[in-house]
Order: sequence, then C-alpha cells, then structure tokens
Amino acid sequence: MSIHNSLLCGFENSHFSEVPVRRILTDLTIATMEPGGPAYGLVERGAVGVEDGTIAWVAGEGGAPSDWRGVDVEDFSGRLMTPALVDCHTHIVFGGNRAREFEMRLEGATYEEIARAGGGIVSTVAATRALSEDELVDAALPRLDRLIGEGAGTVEIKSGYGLTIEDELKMLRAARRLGELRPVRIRTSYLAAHALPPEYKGRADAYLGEVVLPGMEAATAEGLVHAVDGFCETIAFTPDEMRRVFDKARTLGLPIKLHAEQLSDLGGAKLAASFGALSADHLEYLGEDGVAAMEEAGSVAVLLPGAFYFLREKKLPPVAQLRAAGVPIALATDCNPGSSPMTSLLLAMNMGCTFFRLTPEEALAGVTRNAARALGLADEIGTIEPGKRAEFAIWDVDHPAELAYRIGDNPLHRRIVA
Ligand code: DI6
Ligand code: FE
Repeated sequence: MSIHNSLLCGFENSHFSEVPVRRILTDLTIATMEPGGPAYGLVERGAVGVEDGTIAWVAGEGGAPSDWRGVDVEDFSGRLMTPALVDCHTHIVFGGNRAREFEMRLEGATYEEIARAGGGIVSTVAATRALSEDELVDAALPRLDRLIGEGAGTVEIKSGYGLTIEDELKMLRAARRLGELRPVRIRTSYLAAHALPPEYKGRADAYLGEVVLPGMEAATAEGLVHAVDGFCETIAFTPDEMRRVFDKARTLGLPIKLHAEQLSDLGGAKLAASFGALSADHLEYLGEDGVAAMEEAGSVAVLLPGAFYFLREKKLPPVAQLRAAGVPIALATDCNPGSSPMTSLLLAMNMGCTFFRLTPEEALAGVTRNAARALGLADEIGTIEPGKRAEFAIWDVDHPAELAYRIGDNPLHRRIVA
C-alpha cells in the first residue's frame, strides 16, 4: 500500500481555511486537453495557479499574474501534467473471478454460450451475493488502487452483480464507501438491468417490475445513484425492456447510459440517444443510424478495448464514422471479471490506439475530457482550465503521446487531487 499512499498527496487544508489557499505548480509541460487550440492543448514551460482546490489560471513562461507574487511555488522539473484520469465505465465491485470461464473459452466455448448455460454474469452474481458490503469493499480496493496508481481522479462504478434490491444496494453502498477510503471521486451507476437472475428465468417483465424499477427508487432515495445503466443485448434486455427502465429513470430525474451494440446491433444506442443518454458504451456493432442518433443527442461513445481484446471480438467499432460525425469518444477499462479483467487505463489507451486506430491525442481525450462528459462532469473536470477542479496527473515523460505508447508501463510521478 505504501507505493499508493505516496501518490495520494493533495492540498489538504484548502477547504478549512478562511484565507484563500494558493499554490503555483511550475516548470511543467501542460496537456490541458482544451479543444480548438494546439494538439493536446499543449502549454510548454507552463505553470498552473490553484486557489482553494480550483484552477485559477494556466500560463506559459513568465505568465503568472502579478498579484500571485510570494505564493508557494512547486517546481516539477519539466514533467508532463495532464488532467487526472477518468475511468468512466467500470464494474470493480464484485465477488470471485472467472478464470475458469476463461479456460472454457480457450477450449472453444463462446461468451454467449457460457452465459446461456448459466455461467457468465450470473456466476459472478452468486459470488457477489455471498459477500457482505465490507467484503465487497475489501475485494474492490486493490482494483481501485491500481487505477489511482495510474493517475485516476474519478472512477465510475456500476452495480449489476446483485440483481436483488438488497444486493444492488449493497454493491452501491460498497462503491460509495470506496470513495470515503480513498481520495478519489466515485460516480455510481445503477445497473440492475445487467442480466436476468436465475430465479426470474423467462420472466424478464416480472424482474423489471419487481426488482429493477423499485430498486431504482430505493437506491435513488438513499442517494446512491448518479446514472442508470443497462445491458441491451440478446443475452440480456431488449430495447423495449430497456425503455421501461429509462422511462422510470426519467421520472426520477436520473441521466442514463447503456451497454449497447456490444455483440449485435439491436438499436440500443439509438434508444439511449432518444433519452438524451450521457453515453452509449461498447458499440462494436453500431450502425450508421446509431451514429447519427448519438451525434444528435450529444451522447459520448465510450469504447472499451479491454472487452474487445479479451473476448477476441473481430468487429471494430465505427471509429471513422464517429469521428466524422463529431461524436466525442471516450475510453474506459470496463474492469469486470468476465469480459475485461483489466485495471489499467494506460493499457486501455494503448489498445484504443492499436486496435481502434485512435490517435494518442484522442486516447488521452478519451480518458480525460470525453470521459468527464460521459459522466456529466464536463464542467468540473477533464481539462486543465480556470474554474475546473485542481486534479492533475504528473508524468515522467516528455511528450503526451508517450502515455498511449508503452505497453504495461506506468510513468506516473504524482497524482494531485484537491
Ligand atoms: N458488458 C460487458 O462487457 C460486461 N457487462 C456488460 O454488460 C461483462 C460483465 C461480465 O461478463 O461479468
Ligand atoms: Fe461494462
């Protein structure tokens, strides 16, 4: 743990002081990730002024405002600064693992076959139901620490392995507890519409009516839900079933997201867009109409190269079309025991480039600016600009392209979160 603790530094006193707490971070190459300017929004030989945990100014050499004379300055010896990373799609709270299923797939079984035979998500559901909230927290902490250890300042966590009201609440409570145990922003998504639990086999409508919808109400009443998610797929829920879930989310004023077009094109992204979705995620099988709908709704396309890799998917998401339509593209780990047992956003960036042909700049935007937007946090985090939270990752690299370039390397120097 000591390695991680050394990375958890911050501006400890900023919230408790009457006088504004100011600090200057200097001698940095700053990838602000602000769009519209130079590549990566790069500021060479830059400095950042932080006041009470908020970015006050960003400037090139000698550009510090004159009334900041005498403020504490910390020198970073020319290192690269980026926004703290954002993992906008994870399932890090779960019990057990699925290594045996990995073996079965290597012996020829497909992900869908295993799911239909009662394995897959449902086997993780049994393992998750068997754990207490405390045990779920213990199981998830090492995964969260690995993300933090690579510079993550915000991590989204989904429920979806409980599939009873109580077990979904237990997962969400565990996820929120993680945010109390570590200096990281946790966003929780309610994903009871992830799979049909065995006790509801053949009775999807009853499951929605008896668990998913009332569970959403209960979780919202307890303040545990930032967004509502679902898995729209032949092995999960149909668009009509998802519509019921989203109608309920709308009445509760909750934004929505959707696992869509991962294994087939059911029109999930289009449905999600019609509800103004924050994002549609996976999208390998997304068609032209889906791209157009997402563009119109302003939804983010969250690509998940870890699942693409681990399931040996052959179909590529329509990156060129998304790009041409101006749909913002995010990247995330999708960390989960079945389709993406991966806890590295840097590896997701590398895979996004090698598999999906994103540029390293798009990959970095995918784990900062666009990931923030996929969580509805675009006004708070994701770029380095005045008014946003002072949440940074400082890297031992010369150029931002190096972050997506190496495989399995972690050049994080320090993570700074206010
Ligand atoms: N799609 C995924 O890739 C994960 N969930 C989903 O809806 C897989 C979850 C699992 O296999 O446990
Ligand atoms: Fe997922």
